[in-house]
Amino acid sequence: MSQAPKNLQTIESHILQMQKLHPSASGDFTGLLSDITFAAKIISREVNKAGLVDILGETGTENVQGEQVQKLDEYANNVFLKCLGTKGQVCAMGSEELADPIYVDTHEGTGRYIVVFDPLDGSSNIDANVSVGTIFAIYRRVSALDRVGEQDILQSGRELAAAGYVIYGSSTMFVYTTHSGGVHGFTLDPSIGEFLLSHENLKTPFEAKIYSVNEAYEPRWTPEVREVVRQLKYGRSSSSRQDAPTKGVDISSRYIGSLVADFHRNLLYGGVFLYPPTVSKPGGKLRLMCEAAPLAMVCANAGGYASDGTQDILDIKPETLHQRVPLYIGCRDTVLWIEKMLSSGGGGI
Ligand code: P6P
Repeated sequence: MSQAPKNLQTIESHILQMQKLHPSASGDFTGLLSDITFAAKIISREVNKAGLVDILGETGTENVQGEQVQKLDEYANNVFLKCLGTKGQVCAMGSEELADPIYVDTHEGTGRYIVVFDPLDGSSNIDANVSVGTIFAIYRRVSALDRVGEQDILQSGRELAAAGYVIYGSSTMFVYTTHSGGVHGFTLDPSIGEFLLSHENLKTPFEAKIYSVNEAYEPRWTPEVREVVRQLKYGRSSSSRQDAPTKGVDISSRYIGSLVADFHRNLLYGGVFLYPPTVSKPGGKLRLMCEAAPLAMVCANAGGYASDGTQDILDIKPETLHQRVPLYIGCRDTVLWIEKMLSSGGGGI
């Protein structure tokens, strides 16, 4: 007989415990987070059997980003829309897979929240069985329920009520944080269908031992970005007074090409992820609202920092739902150093 799990705290009991810290809480937020964990369990089941059923491959259609939509992308998106849009807590949703926001009929519900999500990030890796992930951001409605519009969706990361991600890898992990701080990780025990607390009050290490960037784009980076990556590798550079915080650190390069997997590994081990602008992508590739801002909240609440090269990601007020940003995210000192290097030299294209 297998050992009883050491920590029997499920995510539902953890969320309820957090709710008790806010006596005025209505339970809507708790219900919404539980709906997201339910969606994650359903997506996890499909991702983990993707190789066994005809769900691999592409649908032959493109999404708003002009990317080939994988069957699992579509499936994950539909699961989120079904799980989140029916209980009345949510008044609007924005998906990386859909060009426009969806405004939800909340019936008698409070419609207090907006959810922006990337249902299955890194999906181009699915056929190779590489870890993929879901990213979600939860905002509070700012308008009257009968006047919900773009202003309720296009909020900066500072306004996030909660954010998190699910990584579908060797195990499925659910990581979330709320505005009151604290980053908590839960690992799915598929034998009982419960997310069990496995990483309470996660803090990212001070020192970056890993840097993650697609070095194939080096010829298209600015000289300042090239110098940053060079210093990350070699520490002190003869051409600069700056000492990379990684000076003398036995640093490794790790890049999976799946943001959630790269971010999660760096969060746990200490690292920095870079997606700089290039000539073909002057605004970067990653999306502010459904990727950079939610991960920036998780990172900040774990002691790290996220920048677009000039400012804190959390301070950026979105102009459009699918706005892209350059992203430098991970160990605080290292990302602050990168921001300083790029701001002084103007790291933009
Ligand atoms: P590149 C996956 O397509 C994704 O959106 C992120 O998950 C990942 O970090 C990035 O793109 C990889 O992009 O240009 O290095 O292939």
